[in-house]
Amino acid sequence: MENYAVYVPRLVKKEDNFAPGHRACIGCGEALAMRQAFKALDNNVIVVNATGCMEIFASQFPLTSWQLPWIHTLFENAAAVASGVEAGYKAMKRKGVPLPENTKIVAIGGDGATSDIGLQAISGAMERGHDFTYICFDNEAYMNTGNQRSSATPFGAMTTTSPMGKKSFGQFSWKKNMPEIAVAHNIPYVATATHGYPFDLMAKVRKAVDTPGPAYVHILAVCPTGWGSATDTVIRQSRLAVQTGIFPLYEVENGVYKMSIDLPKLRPVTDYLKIQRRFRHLSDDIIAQIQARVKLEYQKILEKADVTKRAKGKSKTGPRKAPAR
Ligand SMILES: Cc1ncc(C[n+]2csc(CCOP(=O)(O)OP(=O)(O)O)c2C)c(N)n1
Ligand code: SF4
Ligand SMILES: [Mg+2]
Repeated sequence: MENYAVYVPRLVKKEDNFAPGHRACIGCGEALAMRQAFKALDNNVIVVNATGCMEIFASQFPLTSWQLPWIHTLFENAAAVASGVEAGYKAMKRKGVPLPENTKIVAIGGDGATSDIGLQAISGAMERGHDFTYICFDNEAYMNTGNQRSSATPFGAMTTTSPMGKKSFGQFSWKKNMPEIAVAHNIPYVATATHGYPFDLMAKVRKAVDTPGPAYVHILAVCPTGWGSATDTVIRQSRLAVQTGIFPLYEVENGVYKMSIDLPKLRPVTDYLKIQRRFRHLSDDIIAQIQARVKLEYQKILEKADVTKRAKGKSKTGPRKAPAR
């Protein structure tokens, strides 16, 4: 993997910006991913947190896991609040208010907050070119309210609102491709990550936050409670998502795609599906559809990575750089 060691030294700092002692379920991948993400950052960060599991389990009054300035927002407006914080910080700086230099704004939300209800605010903030990072912690359903389907729930997965039975085989639509939606905004940095590859995750979060302008990191976070999987397989599930091609790890820097891990051969999707109760009811036919789709989508990213590698330096128009604000 290129640039792997540039952003995060192998010896990760001991201090946590997101401290233990919170109330996440045992084995929660979201809590683990959040700890990794904020370990990669210094303490010059303001966190804007949409409602969801991560906000509920880490901020029960009068306690908090956050060792950073932190704002809880509504479900739908984390990116709008982050835009306001960034604009306010810059305005106060211009007026000579003595604020710390180099403050970073990081908005975080679950897949429901990101792919569904907060999408408009995220799109607006990206389009306006705010200097902030948005991190989606994707556990593939509305988990905090009891596992309802979102547009990021994978095809076939059973949730309380995409049940399996005579008239339903689980989630009926294919997972919304949020990283590609972010790429379509022509922002300087987009990446995917998961907690089973912690150094990769930390490097990407660091890079996103250090990038001027909008950056987006999409993190797959295993939810053993909602997915019906064993808590001691959370890391394995995260890695299998990558190794089967279900959740490819890649970066898009100024429009240039780069695969983070070069897999000579993908493992069959059943390796991942069979250890989660949410997929246990799937017929061979549905599994074959999932396998075909994964292969197709993986190939598309490989091609983009290859094409942009070859085209690098030749484009005259290129993607937009973050505007000076
Ligand atoms: C406008 C609005 N609708 C519904 C809710 C109830 N609600 C709070 S958290 C949540 C689920 C969050 O799902 P997601 O963003 O995926 O985060 P997760 O809990 O899965 O980490 C819902 C539906 C709300 N707070 N506000
Ligand atoms: S429901 Fe899932 S995401 Fe939420 S705290 Fe429990 S394990 Fe974590
Ligand atoms: Mg969720």
